[in-house]
Amino acid sequence: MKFSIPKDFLWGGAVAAHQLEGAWQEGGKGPSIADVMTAGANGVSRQITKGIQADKYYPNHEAIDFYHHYPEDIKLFAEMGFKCFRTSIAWARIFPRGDEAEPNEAGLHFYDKLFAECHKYGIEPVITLSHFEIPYHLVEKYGGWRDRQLIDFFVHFATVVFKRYRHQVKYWMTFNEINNQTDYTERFLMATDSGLVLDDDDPQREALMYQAAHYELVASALAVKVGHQINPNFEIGCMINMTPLYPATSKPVDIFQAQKAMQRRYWFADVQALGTYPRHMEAFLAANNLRDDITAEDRITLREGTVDYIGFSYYNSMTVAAQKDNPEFHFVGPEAIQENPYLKASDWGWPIDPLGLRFALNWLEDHYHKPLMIVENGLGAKDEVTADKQIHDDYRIAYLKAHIQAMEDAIEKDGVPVIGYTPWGCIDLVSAGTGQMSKRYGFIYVDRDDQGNGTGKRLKKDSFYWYQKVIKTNGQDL
Ligand code: P53
Repeated sequence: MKFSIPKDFLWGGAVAAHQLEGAWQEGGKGPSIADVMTAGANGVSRQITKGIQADKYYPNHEAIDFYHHYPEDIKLFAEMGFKCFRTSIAWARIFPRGDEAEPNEAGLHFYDKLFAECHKYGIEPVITLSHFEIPYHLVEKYGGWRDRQLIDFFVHFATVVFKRYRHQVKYWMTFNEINNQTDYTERFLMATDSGLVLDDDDPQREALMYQAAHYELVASALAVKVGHQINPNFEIGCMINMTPLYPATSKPVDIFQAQKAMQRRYWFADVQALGTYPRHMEAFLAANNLRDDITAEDRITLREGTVDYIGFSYYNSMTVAAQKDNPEFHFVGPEAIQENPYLKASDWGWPIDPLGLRFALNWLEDHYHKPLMIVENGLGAKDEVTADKQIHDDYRIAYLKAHIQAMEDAIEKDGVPVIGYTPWGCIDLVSAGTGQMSKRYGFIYVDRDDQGNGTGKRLKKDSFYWYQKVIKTNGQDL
């Protein structure tokens, strides 16, 4: 057996509809949760406002106006040699309120055109169904995923787009970073994952999170089942954020804490890949009276709707230490997170750890034995445009080079089956966490600032030519 990068490896890039499309009210689109999020900054959280307020700035409303620029942008992706392009379908373009019976034809038509444009260059679309963009009406009327009816609305949406694009799209993912909400103390993560907009000290927040997550997992499994009926060749994955949790020391209690922290963060993938809740979670949920609404039928659905592959994002590792010699916990809060003295961090404080990606790939292979797709990875950094319109982003090249090398080591030396790599924000876009434009990930620079000023013009960075060479040599020349 030869362990090397497959010839048909899916090199590409990743984005999400709400972070680049803009045109938030065009083509009949309704507002989504992303449309009520203001701009934050490094260390300043985004606010989630009640409805849209006239005196506030919402960076996703216009974003980089991909809605009107997509032919030009996809042409640039093709020039880099992309084999695939990961984006999401904005749910509120297809169902502006989320609970309608009939879809919005203008929204469907936009993605017909977008996918046709991709295929013109032999680029395979890789589509996330729900990427932090639940229709806002579902948040207001039903309180987001706390309501079981959301399962029906989501499955209806999935069915409509699976049918419409059954010959245009082969690779799908259900919920983006479904496990972010594991940290239920973060308002932002609860809102983006589950449309749960709660007060900081809501005593129900942990219970709401586990119940909402359960409904999402059932909806995900139903979507997998329906998708395979519509086209048996569909490859439908889950999508988790993979942040390996390292023990701070070799003290047994720290090691055990790190193990518990991993359990608390990755059980979502156990359910989606293996079809059942792991026993440690059943024990935890029972002991804490959480997730009380689970039916026998739900359990069958979960078993029948397991995913074909594991999609995951990897940006960094984290390091944890036991609190007061007590590793039992609900969730690892900031007090347990330690700085890792062996790692440098990005300007936004995210540790940089390429070997952590190889660790993550090995860990996921050990647990699930399914094909893996790295659907996000990258460095958010400030870029400077020189007088002659160049962007010398050697820091971004260094980050990506080290991570691709770690991925290749995992494939070649550890035998891990990786089918694709789509670095995040292949064109500069609005940061999910901060709402900034200045936290840039792209190979393509977009002239737009944190207040929404700029021409919107696209420029190729040095990393554009570097990634072009990586794809051309199938990862041999880094
Ligand atoms: P930004 C939290 C933790 C890890 C990844 O993030 C996260 C988040 C939410 O911010 O988001 C993923 O833009 C997500 C993308 C996001 C990207 O990582 O905060 O799937 O939508 O843009 C990078 O720097």
